[in-house]
Amino acid sequence: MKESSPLPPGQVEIDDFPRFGLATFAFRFPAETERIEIAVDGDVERPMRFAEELQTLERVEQVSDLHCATTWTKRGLCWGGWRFRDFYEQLVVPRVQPEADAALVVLRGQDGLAQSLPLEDTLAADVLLADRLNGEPLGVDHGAPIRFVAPAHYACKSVRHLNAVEFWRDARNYRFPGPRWLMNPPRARVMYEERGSVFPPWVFRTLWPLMIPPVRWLYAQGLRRRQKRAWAAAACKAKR
Ligand SMILES: Nc1nc2c(c(=O)[nH]1)N[C@H]1C(S)=C(S)[C@@H](COP(=O)(O)O)O[C@H]1N2
Ligand SMILES: [Mo]
Repeated sequence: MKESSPLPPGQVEIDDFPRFGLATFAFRFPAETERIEIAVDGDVERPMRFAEELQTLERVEQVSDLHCATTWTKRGLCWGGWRFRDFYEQLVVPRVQPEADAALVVLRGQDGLAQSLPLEDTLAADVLLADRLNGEPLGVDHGAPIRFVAPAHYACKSVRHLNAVEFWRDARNYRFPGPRWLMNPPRARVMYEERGSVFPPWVFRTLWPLMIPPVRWLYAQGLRRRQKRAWAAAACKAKR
């Protein structure tokens, strides 16, 4: 089912949906792909880990588009999971008790990616913690066991393999693991074409599409290498 709304400025629709992302993370995979656990920390009263507690939140399904800053858009993805807002209001606030002015959210993936967003952006109704995609459990290619999804922001903010969320008062507690100008605008809002910092959007619009084929290739190599290792491990087990 295709959405009929126009694409955001500078985006091009793709039909396939391969694993993609920051080149640095192409060969990194989560250690845990089944069990969901999210550690919450930062300027908070009581750091905590949440696992089964997530099941107490209302489950939601949502169809939304994923826009990568390199200009590709995958439309009509059906995510299943929980609203980040419910997670924050019903679990984090009462139990972890962040400081009232802890308004910077840091999201970490098991592969080492860290991203940040203003708290206000994460509380939008379409921001999810997703463990399902198109009616199936989230695969390792798209973020197993759970992924942050923020459709109004470029996909770099939609951290796969999410395992930690931090609430900080001060942006100095957050460091992007990579060159700052690269893919780390503070909000990366699709509507305002905040594709990157330092340079104007047209620079990224022009140069980044060149990155799509090599990054796709790297990410496919990453999956292939992981698959080979899994086969080797299975064969080794069978011999014993
Ligand atoms: N953990 C993690 N999450 C990530 C990335 C990454 O490298 N590591 N890349 C981001 C970028 S830049 C994009 S475009 C999307 C791609 O999502 P997909 O792999 O589901 O297509 O994941 C985002 N989330
Ligand atoms: Mo991206």
